[in-house]
Amino acid sequence: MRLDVVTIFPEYLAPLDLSLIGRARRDGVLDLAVHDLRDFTHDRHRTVDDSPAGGGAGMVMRPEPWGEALDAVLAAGRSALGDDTAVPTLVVPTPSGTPFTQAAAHELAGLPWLAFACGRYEGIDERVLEDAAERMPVRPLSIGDYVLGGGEAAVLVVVEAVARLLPGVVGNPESLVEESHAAGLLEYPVYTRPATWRGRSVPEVLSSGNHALVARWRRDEALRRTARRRPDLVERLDPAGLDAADLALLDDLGWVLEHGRLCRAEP
Ligand code: JF5
Repeated sequence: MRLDVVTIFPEYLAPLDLSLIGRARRDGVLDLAVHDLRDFTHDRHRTVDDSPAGGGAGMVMRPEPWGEALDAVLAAGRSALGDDTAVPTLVVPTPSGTPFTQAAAHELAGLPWLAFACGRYEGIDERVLEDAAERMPVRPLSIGDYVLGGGEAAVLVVVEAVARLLPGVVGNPESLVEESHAAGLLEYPVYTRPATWRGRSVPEVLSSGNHALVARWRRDEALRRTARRRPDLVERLDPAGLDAADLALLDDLGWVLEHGRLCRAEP
């Protein structure tokens, strides 16, 4: 997979040299290029921002450097991929984007080429995204309902979530299978040695050697945790993916099926 990142802070992407992503790059699974937006300015101060049209607080990223930077990304990526008609999907991290979910990570992991546009200040002049959309798919993505200083930290999040789904990046594809089995639920609690630590014991069932019982306990704990911490996720569960034991536990927790959907029972 080819990745291009455009930013005014190229050093912010240094963590992509490390860990799982660094190894994927060395193994040739990932080809990452970081581009400094200021290299596409032409004034002595390398200006990337200007005041917002219509007035108001803050600054907006000027379209001209972005237009040139995205032209350069197209040329660099096509040359690296050896395909002079290839186009990237342009990912634009922004609080006003569609939610970046695990499903979105899987979609992006299926693409050969992603480009990332890191906004700063109040954002990028909208015409940049309109212009880009005439040449490539554009995906404004939000990693959560909060405001960052710029898109760089969000790019690190998206690249990490996508890279671990690529064949040969995570050592253990079994953990990806387990993830899809528990799709839509939070993780069950996990433990390791010692069997007792500060007076706290690992739940006995986990040393029973009964794999079915362990699987059931984990499923119950995942359901309990999800119902407590993320009731919104329980509402979105597909009841077809639940067995009788799941439904019995959810019933105990005060959830009922209504018109084929899980709802909290009236108290
Ligand atoms: C950004 C203008 C982009 O703050 C974010 C963000 C929050 N959730 N997902 C992304 O992106 C950076 C800030 C301001 C444009």
